[in-house]
Amino acid sequence: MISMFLNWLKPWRTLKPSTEAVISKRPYLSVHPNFLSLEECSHFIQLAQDKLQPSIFAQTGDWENKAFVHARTSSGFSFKEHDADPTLSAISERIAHLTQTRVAQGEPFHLLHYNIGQEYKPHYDYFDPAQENADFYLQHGGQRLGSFLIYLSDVEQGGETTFPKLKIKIKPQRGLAVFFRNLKPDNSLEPRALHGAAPVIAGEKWSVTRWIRLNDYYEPPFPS
Ligand SMILES: O=C(O)CCC(=O)C(=O)O
Repeated sequence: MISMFLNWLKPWRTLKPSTEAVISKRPYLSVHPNFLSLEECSHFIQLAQDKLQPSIFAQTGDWENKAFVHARTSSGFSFKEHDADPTLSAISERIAHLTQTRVAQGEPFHLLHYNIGQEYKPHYDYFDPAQENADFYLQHGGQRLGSFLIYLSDVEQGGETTFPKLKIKIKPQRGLAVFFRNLKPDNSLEPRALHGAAPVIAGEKWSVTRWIRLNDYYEPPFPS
């Protein structure tokens, strides 16, 4: 209770990283400027821009009733055949190297596009075992150990990735990667990994995420 009050009093820090750094140890959170080149960022956008769909929030999705909670108002695209693209598969290798995981632990890249006013409310990337459908997701590679987020564009104003429990905001910057663990060192759920994307105030935002599982990931047979 006291720590919640102290967190509430703590001022927010907005980070504009220019060098590689570990920003938090619990959860582990690191930043990597220029992880992607300008050409690689453009390549992602080119592949996805005609295929964007309004985002759904998988974790609260109810397959039976198609009742999805629209906690995110962005548009998105999930790359299904990224192994066939040499640029994307080289990037997957670099992510695996940096995060000391195997390429096979990574889910397909998920690209997000935000227009002015669009946001992604604070949420967890891990699957809460108490939540409906959790078993379905956990069967296909186990828990989401970490999230590897890369900004594909600068954003004129707003659009920061927020970590409310750490009181940290990261300003999007083309090519900058952010890696954070969703689990504690003992692989139990890490509530401090709560994060979201603040509304874009001016300009537009492009980002891409690769979630990394505890085990090798394989695509579940999603109901149509
Ligand atoms: O786009 C962002 O800044 C955050 C994206 C995010 O929260 C996610 O992909 O889980």
